[in-house]
Amino acid sequence: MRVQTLGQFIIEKQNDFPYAKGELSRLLRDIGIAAKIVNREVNKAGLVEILGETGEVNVQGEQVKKLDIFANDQFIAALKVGGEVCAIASEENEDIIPIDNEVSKNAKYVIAMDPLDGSSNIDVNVSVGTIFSIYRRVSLSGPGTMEDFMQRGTEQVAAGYIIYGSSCMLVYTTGKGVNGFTLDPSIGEFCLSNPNIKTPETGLIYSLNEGNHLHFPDGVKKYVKYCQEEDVATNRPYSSRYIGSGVADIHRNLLKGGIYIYPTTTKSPKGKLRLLYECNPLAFIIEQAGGKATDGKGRIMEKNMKELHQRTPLFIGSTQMVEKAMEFMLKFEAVS
Ligand code: AHM
Ligand code: MG
Repeated sequence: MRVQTLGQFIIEKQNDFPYAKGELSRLLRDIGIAAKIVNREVNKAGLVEILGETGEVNVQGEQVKKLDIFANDQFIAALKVGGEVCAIASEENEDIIPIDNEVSKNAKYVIAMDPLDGSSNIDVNVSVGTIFSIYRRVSLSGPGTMEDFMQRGTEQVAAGYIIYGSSCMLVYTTGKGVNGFTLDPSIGEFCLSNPNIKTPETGLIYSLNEGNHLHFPDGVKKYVKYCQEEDVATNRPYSSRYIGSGVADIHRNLLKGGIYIYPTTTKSPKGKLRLLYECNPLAFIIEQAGGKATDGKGRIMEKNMKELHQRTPLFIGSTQMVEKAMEFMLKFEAVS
């Protein structure tokens, strides 16, 4: 069987890109290189003094781990020298990072990323991930500006994630389906392993943090109860699976069928996950695979961006399951 590397695949598919083909190809290739470097560090995380907290808190008020910073630095460095983006937004940086250097002066894209999602799992050898979302700039020239990031998810030109798991995978879309690549460590290349991924219409897995049950909206409480009921015709009860690493949970559900929910809670009344660099890119991938992503009421990718680190509830996965959860949300909205 012919092995197709990520680099070969990107070049072969670049005619599908509507705009600035060479630049987008190079940008995706740069992301692949940074991913390999981060993967190398994640892999040896138990061996070197890289584990543990730095003692700092990030803009979200959360503890920052050393690997979060490492991943952030690696991606920023790769993107800055690549010259294809004029600004970067990251979960780890309060403000956007405009890029003002010679190689980036004609850059046509901006990128938003969560360099290491699920970072509470790093210390315990559980999968973590990187999520990225690419937009065409709307500002005219010079370093990118905030308005370049205030675009709806429907404007994304590409999005993807890297999962640092039992193997390292890169999954991405440019709006023409979803393809997955697995890193072959013996040759140091991402190789096409999951072409044209389609998610099942329905599944048998529900994923959410049930520890927050008391704080869920009534619609979510009732939907969880529905998932747990006995019903032969619909194969219920479903299985509960929650890793606490969004990329890993959503990747599993993408392949097997299932629903992932991070609703509003009384503790996080706007939801926990961030629209720009977590929900929109994941929504783009899931929709391209035939699934659905909403905030419980409307489509994630049609939400207006108001601020860089904006949060939103997320209901994402197999279409029939997301629609069923939304029925419960609608029905019990008045009392939640
Ligand atoms: P992070 O970006 O700070 O890692 O937070 C995002 C993560 C998701 O990966 C995961 O699904 C969720 O937060 C877990 O949150 P909780 O521990 O509240 O269940
Ligand atoms: Mg995150």
